[in-house]
Amino acid sequence: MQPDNQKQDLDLVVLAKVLKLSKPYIKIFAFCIFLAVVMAVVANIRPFLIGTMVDDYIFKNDMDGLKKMAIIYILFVLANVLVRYFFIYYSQVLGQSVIKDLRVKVFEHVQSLKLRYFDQTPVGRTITRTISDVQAINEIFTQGVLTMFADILGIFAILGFMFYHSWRLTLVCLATLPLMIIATYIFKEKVKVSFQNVRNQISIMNSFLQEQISGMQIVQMFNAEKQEAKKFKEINRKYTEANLNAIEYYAIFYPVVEIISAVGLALLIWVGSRGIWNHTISAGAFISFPLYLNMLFRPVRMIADKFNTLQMGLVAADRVFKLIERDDKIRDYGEVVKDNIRGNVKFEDVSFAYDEKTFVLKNINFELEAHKTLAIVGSTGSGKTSIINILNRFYPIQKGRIIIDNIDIKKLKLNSLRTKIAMVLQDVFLFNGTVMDNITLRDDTMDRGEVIKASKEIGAHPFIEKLPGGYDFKITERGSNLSMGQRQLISFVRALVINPDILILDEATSSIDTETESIIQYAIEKLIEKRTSIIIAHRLSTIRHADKIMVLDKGEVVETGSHDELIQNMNGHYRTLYEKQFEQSVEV
Ligand code: DCP
Ligand code: MG
Repeated sequence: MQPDNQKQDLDLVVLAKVLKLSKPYIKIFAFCIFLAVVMAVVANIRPFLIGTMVDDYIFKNDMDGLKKMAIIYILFVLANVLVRYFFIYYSQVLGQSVIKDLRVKVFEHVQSLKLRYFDQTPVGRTITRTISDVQAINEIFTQGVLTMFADILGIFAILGFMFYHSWRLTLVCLATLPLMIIATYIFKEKVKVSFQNVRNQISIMNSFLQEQISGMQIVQMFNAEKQEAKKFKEINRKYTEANLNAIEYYAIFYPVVEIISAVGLALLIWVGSRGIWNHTISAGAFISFPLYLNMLFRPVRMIADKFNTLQMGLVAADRVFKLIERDDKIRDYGEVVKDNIRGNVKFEDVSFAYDEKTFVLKNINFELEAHKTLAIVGSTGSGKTSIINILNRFYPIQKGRIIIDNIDIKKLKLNSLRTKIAMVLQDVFLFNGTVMDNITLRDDTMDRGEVIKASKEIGAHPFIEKLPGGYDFKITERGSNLSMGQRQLISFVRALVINPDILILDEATSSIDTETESIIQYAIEKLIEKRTSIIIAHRLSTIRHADKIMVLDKGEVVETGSHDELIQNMNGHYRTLYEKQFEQSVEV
């Protein structure tokens, strides 16, 4: 019992939060409530009018009066159409406005989350939150709260008319109501569980599809289509099963309701006809009560469905709120804003673990003077990329300090820190858009001339110009219509154009042809000129230019020095690495 109560409390809290979202649209909300009240009367008065027509006009042979009543009846029908139109339209306007705002909120929040969230969360799940879960919140307004309110008001209105008309027949109608309520309750509970299942399955399917489509090349490359299709079929089967499960309850519920209605109607006719014989019930009432009964049962029957929609909406809302209230934002307590930095970088006893447990960097110490170049080398997985990930505060460190120009980077405002540092990542990521868009990242303040100047400076201009459309060449998602070398050059221009004080370059490991290699080499030299640079180097040519070389092994610094110093150490890590590479490059 206890958990159930708690669940309901929670739902109310979520409901309150959802309703709060509609605050900017309070007028529309109020208008919808007003319409609901009007609708309760206008929609349910008809049986009463019919009864009156029969008793007071038809039986009394008042033809003129009957005509008047008929006009009133038609007016109510028209009014009902009109009110209903506005109600449906404006409750949608309300819901859509709320979720339009909410989507922006979710998107902006997702942007501010720590990278750790993205490491741990399937992309499909975040997409489900932003799209279908938010969509479900719309239904809280359109199908849930407002219509339920209208329905409940409607039920009261009908009961009012019924009692006013004939209390005897009303009691007869109410006799079957408990049965109806019990059936509805059971149905609601069953469907709730099965709908939750449906949504879980949707989320699983989204995540799976997202990943498959992104990794299609690998799947095709390794002929893994069959296995993956098998997995998909399994997920698909579960999804279908979940849907059918939910439908099954509907298939049972509706016939049961039909039976209850039939019983209700039978009772009504039985009691009613006796009432007519002994003159306790008027003919008008006898005619209008079956209509009342129908009108009374319809919202009761629908309320289960709406309650579920509301529930589903609340479950979705809860998930969306959990995401936007997730305390996983990048902490930006920093206050210091530096306009100019010299670019002195120091790591003091820095230790770091992505998951707070497995340390991938252990007690790292080094100092890089301004305008110098540090090359980091080491075998794969030794922690090179991790070093730059923490320098830009993509991830928080557990121990030690990272200092730029005598300021702990924690004290710098995140914005201020990141505008000073440009990074070229190991896997270049290009967005769907033109070359220009990808360089400026749609920052309107950068002008074309600047971009072209930067790309000339590092020697990327000739290649970009040769693309069809030049700087307006359309790059497809992830840059799939460009070669690795080309993508890299574009990312170099992207880094250079912001004129950073510190440049970080995670060299791609993929091998490129000698010509591109020399273009890239030239570009790198230009990039690191006159600024502090950290380069994760894989190519000998790059390493040789460095003022200082740091060798990492399993997250620890094992050697530091210049190329000439390190190469002296016959059994040193660097010499071994160097010799291995040298052999390879001689062979090729
Ligand atoms: N790691 C992790 N979570 C991430 C990134 C990395 O747990 N989001 C782990 C995987 C490795 C370790 O951290 O065990 C070090 O990874 P790096 O990316 O720092 O390794 P390198 O850059 O040195 O390797 P490579 O030369 O392959 O790029
Ligand atoms: Mg790396």
